[in-house]
Amino acid sequence: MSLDDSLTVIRGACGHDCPDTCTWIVEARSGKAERLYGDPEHPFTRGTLCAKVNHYLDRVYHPDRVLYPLKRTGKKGEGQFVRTTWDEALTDIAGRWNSIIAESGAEAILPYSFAGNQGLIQMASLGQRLFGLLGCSKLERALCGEVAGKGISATNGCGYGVDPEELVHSRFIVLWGTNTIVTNLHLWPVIAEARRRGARIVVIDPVRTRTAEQADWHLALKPASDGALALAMMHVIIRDNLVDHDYVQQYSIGYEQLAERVQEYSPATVASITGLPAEEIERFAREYATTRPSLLRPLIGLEHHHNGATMYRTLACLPILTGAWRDRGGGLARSTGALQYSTLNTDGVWLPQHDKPGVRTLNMRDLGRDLCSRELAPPIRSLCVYNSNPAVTTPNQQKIREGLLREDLFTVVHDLFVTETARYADYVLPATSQIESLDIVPAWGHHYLSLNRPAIEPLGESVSNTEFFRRLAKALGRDESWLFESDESLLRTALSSGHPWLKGISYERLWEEGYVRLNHERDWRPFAKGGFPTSSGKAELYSEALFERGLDPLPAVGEIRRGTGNQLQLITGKTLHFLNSSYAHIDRHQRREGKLFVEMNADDASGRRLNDGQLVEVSNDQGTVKAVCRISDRVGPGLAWMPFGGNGDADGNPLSVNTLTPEEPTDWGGGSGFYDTFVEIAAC
Ligand SMILES: Nc1nc2c(c(=O)[nH]1)N[C@H]1C(S)=C(S)[C@@H](COP(=O)(O)OP(=O)(O)OC[C@H]3O[C@@H](n4cnc5c(=O)[nH]c(N)nc54)[C@H](O)[C@@H]3O)O[C@H]1N2
Ligand SMILES: Nc1nc2c(c(=O)[nH]1)N[C@H]1C(S)=C(S)[C@@H](COP(=O)(O)OP(=O)(O)OC[C@H]3O[C@@H](n4cnc5c(=O)[nH]c(N)nc54)[C@H](O)[C@@H]3O)O[C@H]1N2
Ligand SMILES: [Mo]
Repeated sequence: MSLDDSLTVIRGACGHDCPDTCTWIVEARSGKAERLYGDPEHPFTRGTLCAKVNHYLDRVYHPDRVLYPLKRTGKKGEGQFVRTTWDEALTDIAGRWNSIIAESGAEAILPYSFAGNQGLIQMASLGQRLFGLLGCSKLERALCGEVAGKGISATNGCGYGVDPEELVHSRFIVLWGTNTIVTNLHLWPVIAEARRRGARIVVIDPVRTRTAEQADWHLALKPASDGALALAMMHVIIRDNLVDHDYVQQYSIGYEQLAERVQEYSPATVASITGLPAEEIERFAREYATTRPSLLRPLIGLEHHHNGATMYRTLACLPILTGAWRDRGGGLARSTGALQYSTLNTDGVWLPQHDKPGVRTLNMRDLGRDLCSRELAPPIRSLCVYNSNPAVTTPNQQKIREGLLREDLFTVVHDLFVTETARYADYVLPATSQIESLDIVPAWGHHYLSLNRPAIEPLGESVSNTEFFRRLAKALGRDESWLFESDESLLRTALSSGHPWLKGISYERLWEEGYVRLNHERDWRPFAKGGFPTSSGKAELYSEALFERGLDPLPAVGEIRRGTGNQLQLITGKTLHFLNSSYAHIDRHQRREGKLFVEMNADDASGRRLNDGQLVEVSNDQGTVKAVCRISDRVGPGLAWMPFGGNGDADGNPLSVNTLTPEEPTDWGGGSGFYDTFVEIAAC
């Protein structure tokens, strides 16, 4: 890095929680970044950034950025702080934690983090080591990805799937509960190319999203009824003998039981569950089974329902029946995250062997309940939040805020901004942005590993997550050398797995080239010849493992939740200008998203005597959020849609849509049924 006035050009990679992991180029002069733009050479992200990261430097240099340690002066939640020093803050934090550990045990401290920075070491490395060694409560991080991964793994043994770049070879692409154009922008050109080559694009989504508008076929089914749709498809596939019997026989178990199970799910029966005409289900099933290669692309939408895991488990049976996995571009493509991580030496980065054994695990979904619990022993006495903003993103927000208000809770937040969560903190500590820290970013939407090089020095007194944990370890008086490992050394450790896909991918090469595609042949078909890593070694249409856990061993509909009386089902989805709750406090992005609104269709609005543009109350037994009514045919009867991510309602109250969502766990996988929220909507 140069501090003279010559221009430096540094390659980096976005660390946001998004499948795309774009690579970018930063131009800096005199220690200041002047331009940040997409790297045109990256084969997947191709020089295009999204509506958020196009303005990343506004985020880096935002006047509200926290640049110095802050100590609370006002009441919790007021957001009143004074500047303090790192030394003072760390001494106080270490002192308090040491007392808590002595009095209640380290489990009384809950480190709370998610994927706010999804770089390899900034997401999880020295923090895992330090908190593991101390024996702090562990966190089950299952708000995103886990339910889908576990559901699909129940059938396939793992969540691996088709390399997203291979989708150009598909001829029937089903975007199943994913709004690609908004959330996974860089996959769209691949899909467009497949379409140019003759592919049909189908979207399955209760909402007519932007992606649905661009599709060839939109099946607007009722929420959470996807398992039923998949069972009806299997019914048709078996009834009409569209099964790849050779594939099924060689590479799966449980076909007979499955065939019996799907008998009761005729399209006519399933029509009433899904709200789709029987004829449309028939046609869809036949086209799916007879067009090759056919590909299913589910992302996150399904997992935010109570029956989430069951739905993914059921969906995963479809490409087994049709043998779609044999084809190039056929099968199922979800997150590439697990696959990328399986190539890395993660144990070397996390060092789980030093973890204190027998420590409890709390689920991130239950934060509000756990903070307010009178039974939890020991109670949570301190929270250390980084890479996450639970006061906005986690269900039952009012409960979380009630917990964060506890006078006897000592809260430390490490972030770039005084987030809604940080407003309740005792200390807010400044975090670096992505252009100020070093990392490797494994993508969950493609097969490139990217190196993010810092382009400028940390602003103010901000520190990266890894440096934050080194400082904490020192303040706590620890002297284990592995708590102080350097970023570069951690990254070299990660690359030292010896995995064949990392062959030829060294730290030096990443430094030089910026990104490298995992080292496997282009035409990689994970299950073309079986090889499912289940206990039977085959795809499990019938799963003994599920049965042993007391779960349905066969693909199923699962329990579909519906509201009562006059309630509408509320889906709270991702938006173009926010990245979960990030960017929501930046004027430009807030203006683009506008006031919080709720969409419902004309019949539901007229039944409630509501007009377009009117301020309404959206409420349930957890709370009330004010929103502008939008009458829209994007949603069908009984359904409402609100944008997730903003941190204020339409009346200026600091309430997010997660005021209304319950902690309700998913069937399995540890997630949250965010979208099984039922609300009344009435004029204010
Ligand atoms: N611009 C932007 N991009 C993002 C994010 C962001 O906040 N903003 N967030 C990032 C993150 S963390 C993630 S996990 C990904 C998520 O990426 P996606 O999975 O694409 O995004 P979601 O909007 O969560 O949900 C996808 C769709 O599922 C639909 N859906 C809801 N319930 C059902 C159902 O029961 N059945 C079916 N078939 N569909 C259903 C919703 O209407 C929605 O259109 O996006 C990432 N990218
Ligand atoms: N109602 C509803 N709720 C949802 C969802 C939904 O669709 N609807 N989606 C869910 C999903 S899929 C997800 S993934 C979660 C996301 O939930 P969160 O992970 O809480 O997402 P963010 O709000 O983006 O919070 C990330 C925070 O990390 C901070 N951060 C970024 N980089 C760094 C860094 O390097 N160091 C530190 N210390 N901090 C950093 C950011 O400034 C930001 O405040 O939300 C879930 N909640
Ligand atoms: Mo997510």
